[in-house]
Amino acid sequence: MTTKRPEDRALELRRQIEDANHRYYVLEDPQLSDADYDELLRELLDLEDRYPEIRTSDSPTQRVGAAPAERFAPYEHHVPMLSLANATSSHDLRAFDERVRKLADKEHSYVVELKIDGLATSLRYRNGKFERGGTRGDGQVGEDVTPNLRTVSSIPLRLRAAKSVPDDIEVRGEVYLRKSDFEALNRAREQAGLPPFANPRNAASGGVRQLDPRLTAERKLSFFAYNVVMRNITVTTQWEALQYLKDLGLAVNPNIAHCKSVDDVIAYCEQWESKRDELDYEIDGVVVKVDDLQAQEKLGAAGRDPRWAIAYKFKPREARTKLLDIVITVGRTGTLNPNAVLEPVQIGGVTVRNATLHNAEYIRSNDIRVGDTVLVTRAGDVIPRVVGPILSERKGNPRRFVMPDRCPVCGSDVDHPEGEAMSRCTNAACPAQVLERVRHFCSRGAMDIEGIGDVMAAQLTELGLVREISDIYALDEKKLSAVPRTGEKTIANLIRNIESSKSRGLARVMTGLGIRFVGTQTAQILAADFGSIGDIAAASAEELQRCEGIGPEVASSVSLFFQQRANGAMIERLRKRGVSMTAPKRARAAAGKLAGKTFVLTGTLANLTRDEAAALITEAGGKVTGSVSKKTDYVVAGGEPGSKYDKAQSLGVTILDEKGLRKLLSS
Ligand code: 3BD
Repeated sequence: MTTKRPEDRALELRRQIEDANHRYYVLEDPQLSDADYDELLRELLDLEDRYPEIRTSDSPTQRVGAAPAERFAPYEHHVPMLSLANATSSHDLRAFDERVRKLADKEHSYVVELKIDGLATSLRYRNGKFERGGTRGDGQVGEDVTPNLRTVSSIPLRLRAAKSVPDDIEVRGEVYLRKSDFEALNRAREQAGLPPFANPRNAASGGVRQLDPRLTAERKLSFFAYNVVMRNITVTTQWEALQYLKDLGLAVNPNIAHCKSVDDVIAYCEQWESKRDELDYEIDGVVVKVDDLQAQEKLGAAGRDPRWAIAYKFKPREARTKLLDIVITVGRTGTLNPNAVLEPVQIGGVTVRNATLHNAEYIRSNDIRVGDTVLVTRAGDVIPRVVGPILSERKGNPRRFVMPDRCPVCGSDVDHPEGEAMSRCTNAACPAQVLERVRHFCSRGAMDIEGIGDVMAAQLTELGLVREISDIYALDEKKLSAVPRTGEKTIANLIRNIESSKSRGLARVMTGLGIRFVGTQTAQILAADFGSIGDIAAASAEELQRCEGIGPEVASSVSLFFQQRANGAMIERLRKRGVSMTAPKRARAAAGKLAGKTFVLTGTLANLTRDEAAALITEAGGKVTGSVSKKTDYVVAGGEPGSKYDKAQSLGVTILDEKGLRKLLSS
């Protein structure tokens, strides 16, 4: 096909592949399809196979390929890697600013950078070629991990340069793991029967230190550059240095800012402390640097800590505490959920007393035992989680946890199918399961029966007034008057609310039944495709799978649910008691007010959960998707919206608040 000399064609292919890598991993704006990229790479691999003499060490085919090392050679830093003093409050930041202003002769502005929670690393480029790289170590000597760093896609093997490439340059930055890559890695490990990593940092740090670079490659590490050391430096400020690093093709974190005053610095720190969960990587603080490089020199260092920079550390989200006990709660589908009872501990401003332990396998593989001092994390508003024991503090040989073989609530047999994470109580009438099912059925995302919340649901089930869902529609004044501390007015309200829930329609009934794997979205698909509960119940697993977005797991769960005679009888009672279980079929739904319109939700709305807002939109014929593109018609934004908001703004997509959405729905 090509008549070029192989070495010329190889050069051309390398350029194209490097360009594609840069666009994909550094600019995060790919322009080449995966298929086209693979095609280029295959051609180059083939060419280098046929003509091994044209292979170069900086060819993109050489990212993995080095043989496993016995141990790492020392990596000496020509210019030592410094430390950073910590600030933990705005008071500390002001003290830092005072000192800078006293020691430097004039006013100085600052550059603020997110403090990536990874592993500090130094890269050496000679004549534009990645030559070697090492970990920070003690700042003087680290470990030479060159073959491992070659596997990191956002580390260019060759620098790009508009004018000239520097002949000798050292780039410092942080190797880290994206949260999404971390989650995928842990899922794969769990499937392979390996213990999961506690956090992205540990996984990244272990990945850089693999003796076999192929294992490093599997971790999918990333890199952000934040500092450059070179002999004839051509830049005069940190801001320019970051720009220069970008021009050389290195990834620089985009969330950097220029601050004129310490007040701006403090505002930036506070803003990112509350927004950190929106990022796809962990940050543990902000690094504040005097912008002017001459001023940096003048300020110098106090020991290992530069006087011109400081790390503002966010409040920790991890804490150590004692695991007092492990208790089991029984979930809606009978799952036995192990929960940690902890000695109360403050994490990120909240007192934590309980944390999840997921399942028996999690407890076993992390070797967590009652009496241990454990590490607990709490990220954002998710449930706190026990990460693992601090083994050096274990006293004696505490007993291992054993999952009970009888349900702790009803005493029935527990089933633990091979290959499944959760143990389950086998008794569908288990009071704990009944309570959870009733609570779920009445919840806002399902039948939305106001007045039957946690407390009322517990009373109704404990008194035996509600033994299964359809009993809710047999409640009357007489039965409800048996509930303690419930007056006439409350009873009248309850009866009215139960009555009006009858007409919520099929999608909400399907959500409320709490069938495994069937959440709001799946329920809406099934309701719109089949139109009645009878038709869903009569469908085979194969027929169910024909719906868009319904996979084999969901289909078999739905089919299994309707095969149970008890469920069929319960649905029959719902029907007899007047609960509507039909829905307009998709064709008609598509004629709704929002037909053909695509929505994206971001941030927290004041009066609606995300599921509720999504339900309102789909009920009106609209579609809800996860990411903003040119095809998006509206972005509905609540408090603290994420990057989707910025993307919508840059694409010119109409942004609505909750009020705007409601107006659109009622227009
Ligand atoms: C980051 C020093 C200076 C160039 C010294 C000011 C201490 C870890 O995102 N800038 C950053 C980050 C780290 C930095 C500097 N800028 N030093 C920086 C850093 N945006 N994480 N660090 N480091 C890197 C360290 N590491 C291990 C043990 C002790 N100290």
